[in-house]
Amino acid sequence: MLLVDRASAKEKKYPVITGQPVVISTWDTGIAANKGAWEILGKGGRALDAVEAGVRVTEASLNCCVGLGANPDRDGFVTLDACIMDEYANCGSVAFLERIKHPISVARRVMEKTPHVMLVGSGAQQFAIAEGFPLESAELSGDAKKAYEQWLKKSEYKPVINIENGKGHGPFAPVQLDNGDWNHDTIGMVAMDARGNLGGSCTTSGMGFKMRGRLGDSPIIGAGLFVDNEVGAATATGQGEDVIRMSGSHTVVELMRQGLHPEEACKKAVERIIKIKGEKAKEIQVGFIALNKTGEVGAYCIQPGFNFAVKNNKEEKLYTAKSWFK
Ligand code: SD4
Repeated sequence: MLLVDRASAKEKKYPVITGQPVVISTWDTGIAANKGAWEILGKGGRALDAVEAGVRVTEASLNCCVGLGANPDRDGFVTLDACIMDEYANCGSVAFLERIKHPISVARRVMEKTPHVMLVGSGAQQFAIAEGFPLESAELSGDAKKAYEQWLKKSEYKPVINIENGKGHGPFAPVQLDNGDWNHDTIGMVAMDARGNLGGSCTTSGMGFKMRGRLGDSPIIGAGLFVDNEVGAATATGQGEDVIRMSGSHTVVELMRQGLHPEEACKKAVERIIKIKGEKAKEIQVGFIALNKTGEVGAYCIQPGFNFAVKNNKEEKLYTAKSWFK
């Protein structure tokens, strides 16, 4: 068994095993998710199946920011966003979905069973139920309940900008939760299979304690995720609004099309956000990860602290992404 080598996060070079399967995903939760993906990739399976299976691991775990155990919006409801894309530019997405355990699989059903790309809210839930996904309890997980109660105590219950702006995670949520967890952990995953085909997935509960109805980048094809089987694939995490305004993941893929290494492409995309945001860039985090057709991987983020997990035939590692601010 390959060991996870956290010390390797300091290494400068990322692995390249040309023509071999590889999967990368955001944050340290990506290690377990990559294992799930590898069950498929390691047996010669399709990237699309792998990226669905991989992020289902995170959706099924108790996690501040992915799946039904995650933190709710400010009205106390967990609302989930996810999207998926395959090697043929087929894509599917669900947003503002409640009480369904695996939004990524519903997104895949949207892709495969409807002529549409996105379903949202009660319509997405209705479709999921019709497709046989169980309607789960609306009750918050124990951790989420505690976090929400805590948040309500400290925060004025305002639907728009809250008093936590000053803490540096923009107008939507605190940078760190009261239990010390970082308020992030959307999982974005991109993979290449043994045939050289690409796939990607992204799933999240969005920003903790967000306004009801708020969507970030994660369910939006081109923003939270983009796959072009001729070029590469990318996914994003962090403050979704700032990813949406520059079509983040699509931008990264287009930069790779111009010949940039995945890390360079992620860096250029981050620079675009920095240019747009100016001084305000100090207050936000956005991270991109990317994979190209030759199996090279890379990442870049605004603030230090973003890491991503890589798994291939040779290694299973967590790398720290380079950042704009040091
Ligand atoms: C969003 N991008 O809803 C997601 C949240 C996230 O780390 O990735 N947080 O905007």
